[in-house]
Amino acid sequence: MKLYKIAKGILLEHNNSAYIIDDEWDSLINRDDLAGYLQLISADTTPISAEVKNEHLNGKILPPIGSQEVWAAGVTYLKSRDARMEESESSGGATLYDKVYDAPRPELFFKAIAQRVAGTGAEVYIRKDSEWNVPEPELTLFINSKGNIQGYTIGNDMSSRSIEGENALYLPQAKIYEKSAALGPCLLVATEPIAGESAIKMLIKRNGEIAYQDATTISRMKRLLTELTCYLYSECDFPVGAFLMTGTCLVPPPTFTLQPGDVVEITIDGIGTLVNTIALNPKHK
Ligand code: DO4
Ligand code: MG
Repeated sequence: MKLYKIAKGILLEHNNSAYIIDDEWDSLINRDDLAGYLQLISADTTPISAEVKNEHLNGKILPPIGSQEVWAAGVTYLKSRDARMEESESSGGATLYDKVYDAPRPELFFKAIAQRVAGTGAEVYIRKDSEWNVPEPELTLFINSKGNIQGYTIGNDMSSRSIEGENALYLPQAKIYEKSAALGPCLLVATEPIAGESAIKMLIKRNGEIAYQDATTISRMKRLLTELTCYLYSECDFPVGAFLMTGTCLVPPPTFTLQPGDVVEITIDGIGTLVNTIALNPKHK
């Protein structure tokens, strides 16, 4: 079951039919047993036609977030650990990443308030004071206020490698700025946990040509999704739930940096594709 936040409300896709749901996003997705509730709703609601569904989805799809905070986990895949050890070698920070990869406590950091999050089809920004920038494709959890994983979406944790590499204490500046996060295209609501063999792919296009592409599977993650959730919820309350990006599994080579106009496509099996164009924030150029 897929929930889309659209300009005219909420669209549910279930068993090849689509329904418009008259509800408020935050209270809907935070419900207990969201999957069971959506099944009941679909049995009780008249589906919309394929044309109407396409009209809604070809218009603007909003990020699947209301007023939740977005958090992120780091160094959950070997690829991320190795890339960060390399970029922070001259600052002497490499050992931090090595240690956190093996420690019982994961790295968790605050990533975004909802206003800084882009949806599919929208722009994400790179910082003008950063010369080395990458997208980070991440399976993203939606966890309700009771701490239950209710759904999955695709996240892009836009990052400045030059700022983080200069000094690990600059992490918030490398990670948090306008439109430094993207979520979408929908929230996949499932009764079963997402399969470990689900593929995650990233494609970056520059002037219509492929500048980078790679793929892996979620099973390469060092930690359990429930483990990340438990640490996040251990001392924080989230009255309408929270989104948690679970760490990057793909890192472009050190010679690669994003440029305005690049198009980043991140695909996760069963969820869809999140597409964003890279830009500089016009307010801060
Ligand atoms: O340690 C810094 C951030 C790590 C991160 O964002 C990731 O591994 O995805
Ligand atoms: Mg990340």
